[in-house]
Amino acid sequence: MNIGIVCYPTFGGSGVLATELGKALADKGHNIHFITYQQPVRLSGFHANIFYHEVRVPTYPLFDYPPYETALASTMVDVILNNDVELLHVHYAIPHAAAAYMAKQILAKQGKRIPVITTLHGTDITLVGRDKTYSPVVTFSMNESDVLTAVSDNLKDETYKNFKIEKEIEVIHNFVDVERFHRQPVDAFRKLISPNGEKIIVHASNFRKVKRVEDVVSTFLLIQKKMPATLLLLGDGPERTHIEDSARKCESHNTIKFLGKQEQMEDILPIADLFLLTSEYESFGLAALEAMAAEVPVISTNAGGLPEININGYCGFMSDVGDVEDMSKNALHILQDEATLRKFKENALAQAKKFDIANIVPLYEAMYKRVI
Ligand code: GMT
Repeated sequence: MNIGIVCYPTFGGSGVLATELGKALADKGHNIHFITYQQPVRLSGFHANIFYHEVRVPTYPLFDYPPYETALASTMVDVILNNDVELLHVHYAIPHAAAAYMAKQILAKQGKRIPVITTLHGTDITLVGRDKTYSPVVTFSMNESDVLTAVSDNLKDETYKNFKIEKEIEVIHNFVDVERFHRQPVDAFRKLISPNGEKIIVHASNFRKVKRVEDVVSTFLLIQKKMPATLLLLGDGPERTHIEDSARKCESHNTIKFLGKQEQMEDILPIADLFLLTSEYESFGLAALEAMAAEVPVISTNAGGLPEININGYCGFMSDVGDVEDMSKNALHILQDEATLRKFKENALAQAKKFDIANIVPLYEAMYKRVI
């Protein structure tokens, strides 16, 4: 099939998922056309049947706000017509679903039918999309998509609760390539981070308010009162400066390391003993799933779709949002006993395997065949 994939090219979960999906489909022989404003971060290396079409947004002194959506819809039309694209799969509703609707209408006038699949990822519904500035357009374009999917049951419920949706939302959970993440930890790297065998705790996110990264640091400091540990914070975003400032004021500040944006998560995660995700909301929590695939247990909140991937007392623990005492207690339960840690690691891997790429990508393929 010739498939157009529209996504954000950045480190956010929706862009990561869309890129990994495109790469997996290309490996299966489909031609994949990525349409976005920058090369997606996870799209490195050469793939014979992957094409990247950059959306250029020409500026003009009149434009205080360059019209990205118009440029995107026009690029979609051009790519579809010139590459026999048979369907558009857009990730994250804003503004991709509306631009896809526009492209679909333009093509219909030229006698070409192009089905549109919109995959909802989280903040497009729970934060941004609900705002009345966007809501009418988001609602309309979701209803106009040929197929609407959500990455968790929770996100499906949230969408029905917050928008007037007139169609079925299909749930296709996010996935991970377990083989890629399940690697032997590099001993030398581990020694560098924890020279005296301190436990390594990792958090990865875009450092937005919704992630409550300050709770990650508080949980870590409580853990550290009971046992030696090091915290690695991966990613970057609006809250980083302020969190880095307050971390510097802690007595044990040299055990908290900010590594910034990292493309090769599969190199770092395997050295971790525990992954912390303290978000106020996660539609799914792809970062936690990638950690599990690297055999790392997860201490998370019980918000949104997290209970669909993290199983309490099996591959990690969940606590109420903000309950850092409980999160640290659960973390210590796992970390203080080697046999318990081993069991939770094994279980994390087993749980990740349920969401392996090999199980989920065929669900999208079947959906594509159906809509074409
Ligand atoms: O986590 C973010 O803020 C980024 C955001 C995105 O759309 O890029 O992530 C959302 O989509 C991911 C992939 O489906 C999910 O795993 C994340 O849980 C979801 N984030 C939120 O719901 C806050």
